[in-house]
Amino acid sequence: MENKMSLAQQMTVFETYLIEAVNDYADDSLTLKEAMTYSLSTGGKRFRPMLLLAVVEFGKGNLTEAFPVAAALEWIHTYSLIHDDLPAMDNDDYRRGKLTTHKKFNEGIAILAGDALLTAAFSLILNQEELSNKKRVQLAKNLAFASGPKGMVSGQMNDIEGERKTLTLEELENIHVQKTGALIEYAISAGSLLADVPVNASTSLLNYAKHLGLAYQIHNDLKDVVYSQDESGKRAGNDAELEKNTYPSLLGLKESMAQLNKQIVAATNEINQVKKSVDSQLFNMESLETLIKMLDYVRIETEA
Ligand code: GRG
Repeated sequence: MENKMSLAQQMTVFETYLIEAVNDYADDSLTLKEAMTYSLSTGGKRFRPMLLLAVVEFGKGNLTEAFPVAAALEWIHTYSLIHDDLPAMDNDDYRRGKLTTHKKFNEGIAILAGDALLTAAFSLILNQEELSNKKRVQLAKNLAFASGPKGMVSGQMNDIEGERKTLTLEELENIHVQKTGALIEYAISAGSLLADVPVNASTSLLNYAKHLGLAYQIHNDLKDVVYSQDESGKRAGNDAELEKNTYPSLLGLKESMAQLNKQIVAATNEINQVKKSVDSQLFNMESLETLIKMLDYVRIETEA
């Protein structure tokens, strides 16, 4: 099925869906709903939903049917940020330039808002009757894997255990593959699954996601060193304060930049591979340009 709106227009519709869907999963009377909605409304980039929807668009799938899956993914991402900001973890007062959930409400409410977004995410996928049972189960199973103790939670655990120790580059990379990469990979694989993208193209798209995931984290580490609080929306220099292992702390600024650029080139090559492997009449080739464009987010311009 062809989608008539551009992806940018669809993202505006999605933004409303993302917040309003909370109404079906939380009681009106509770501060919990307010905290869930607040956490979702502080202005994230919606990077993961956009990746997922771009792949659905590429495969000429139904974007509206993909909204619940994209929202579930963003709910899980949001839960992870709420918990990551808590005093027991990164202890941040600001995210996206706004008060973190525990600062706006309190720690108990923030923990519960995270728990609620995490659990409701699975209901949101499993309740979508317009998707086949097989797809719903696969999408929920894959999301549980990506966000759970062999994915994002494991990455966060290894990150915490790595504080104040010096890790090897391989150990650091493994942390990020799980902590940041797993949800980015899920975004791409879920999009492929929803739109029935053939295996040769979906394999290259997944490779793109792997490179993008690493680039995303290197960019994030560099941002903490290079940008001010105003530019990053949260406290700059926090990683160094917590003695975290980061790309700049292990490799230095110049080599980290080189690694970042290497990942961006590799990701672009994977998309070029997709272009060669499909019949351009059957796919929305413009969506591949969107995926290339999304790499701009992780670029850091250097003064030549
Ligand atoms: C607490 C279980 C648990 C996990 C936390 C993702 C994560 C794991 C912590 C966030 C720490 C962090 C800064 C990771 C680096 C990359 C990253 C995920 C950045 C934030 O995501 P963006 O850039 O944020 O998509 P927005 O604000 O746009 O949603």
